[in-house]
Amino acid sequence: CEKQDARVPKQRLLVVANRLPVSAIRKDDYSWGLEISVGGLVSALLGINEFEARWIGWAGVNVPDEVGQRSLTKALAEKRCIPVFLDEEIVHQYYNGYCNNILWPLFHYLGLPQEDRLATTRSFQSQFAAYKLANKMFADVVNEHYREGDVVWCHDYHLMFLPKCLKEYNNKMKVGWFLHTPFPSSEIHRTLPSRSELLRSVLAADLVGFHTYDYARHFVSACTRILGLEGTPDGVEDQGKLTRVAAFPIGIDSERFVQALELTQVKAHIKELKERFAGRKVMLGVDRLDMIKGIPQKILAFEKFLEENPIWRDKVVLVQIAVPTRTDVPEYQKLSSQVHEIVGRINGRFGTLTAVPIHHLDRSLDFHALCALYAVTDVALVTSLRDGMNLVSYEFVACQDSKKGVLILSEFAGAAQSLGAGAILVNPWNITEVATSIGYALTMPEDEREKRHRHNFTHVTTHTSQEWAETFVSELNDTVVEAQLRIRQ
Ligand code: ADQ
Repeated sequence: CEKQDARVPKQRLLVVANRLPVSAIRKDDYSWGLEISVGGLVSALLGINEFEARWIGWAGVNVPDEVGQRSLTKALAEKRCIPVFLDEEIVHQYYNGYCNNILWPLFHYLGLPQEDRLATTRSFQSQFAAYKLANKMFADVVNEHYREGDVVWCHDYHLMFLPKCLKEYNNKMKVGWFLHTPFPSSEIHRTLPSRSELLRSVLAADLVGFHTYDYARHFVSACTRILGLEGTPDGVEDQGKLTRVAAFPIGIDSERFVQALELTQVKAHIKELKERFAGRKVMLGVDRLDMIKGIPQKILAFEKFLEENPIWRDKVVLVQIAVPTRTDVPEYQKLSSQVHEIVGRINGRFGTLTAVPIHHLDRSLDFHALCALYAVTDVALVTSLRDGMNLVSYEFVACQDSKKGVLILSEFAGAAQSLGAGAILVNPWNITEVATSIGYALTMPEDEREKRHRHNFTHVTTHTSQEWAETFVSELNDTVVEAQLRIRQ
């Protein structure tokens, strides 16, 4: 049987995302150093064996010279990665501008930028033009590497224009598009000046996927209300062409986390942390430092809890790990100062000579340190104001099988729909409710913790990232076959 499998070539999967799963750094001798950047999408797709996957994306570095481009292309080929070269101006207008300053906040219900109206309109137009141009450059690279029978999977809000560009090149290409953020209510989406053009471009795909049923429903509503198209139980129909729209909730590679806890170095780390926090309950937040993650709201709720529960002041510690991202954007700089200011105030107010209530780290942790921290945590606090899914909540659950800690989870994270029955759900804007939930979580009886954890652990270990990727791609294959059959009938 194995021999037979070896002879059947695997289907090729072209994964197209803004960033490649590796970052390139040019060394002094002009050779390239490649560093794997492990994130949700990367670990999800690295685990799939059913397809022969190749990545297409930006390597995160400006390479203006042709010699450099050739040598980077060669170095990346060994990692099955294909670069799209974007110059600095395009990156500024497309990535920093349209993607991160317009689509990201809008899709998380933070609205469009509020600067002077005219200036916004002007910059909006040039940023949208750069967005389309960048998407076209991605399409050129995909088209160059595409072979008949390949599946093309486009990812996220950076590439909403890509399905249309690809189908214009080759209408037979199997194209799927998946959004990692929420898709907002149609009333939010309709404020976007380029609302219709983006929807139509996405609809060129054969299959459109979201983390939750709600996001899928919002997308279909936007197509019916803004474009006047017909929504069906399967998706959106336009002049006889059906674009299938469905929910595909992402998961994590839970085995990787469970196995890491057995490693000697992780065990040693766990022991160290237990000694360090002996006599205190550990609460944990792990986030990118982004306004959508609700970090100030989380810390203010913790302050309120300490204020109202003096007996807990020397018995609990909040460890908040916040990796800085998009550090050149003024709003993110403002958020960083705001968080530092609140943490400083609370530590000054409730700290002692020997201990502070909040340990705030402005950096990323390596995988093993992160697993150890998840494992020693009593209560995890995920207070996103909006979040497509939130993988941190899944990772925490995967590392808690011996401790059975409690997850406090924002009802505005996609994960609330899968882990809601096991977690304590909160409205992160309601500081009083979050503070009360902290007290409840810290004193929860063991049998209730066990019951809640069991629900979440079963979900996290059975709905994995590999299963997510394989389901999406096989659904895409089926969708295309069904569409061909419909045409023949
Ligand atoms: P993100 O907003 O980046 O992703 P999230 O789902 O929480 O958010 O996952 C981020 C990953 O980065 C996790 O694997 C986590 O371990 C890691 N990480 C975060 N902070 C870290 C730190 N301080 N140190 C080390 N590692 C850290 C987007 C969407 C999400 C969606 C994912 C996947 O915004 O809603 O769940 O894509 O679709």
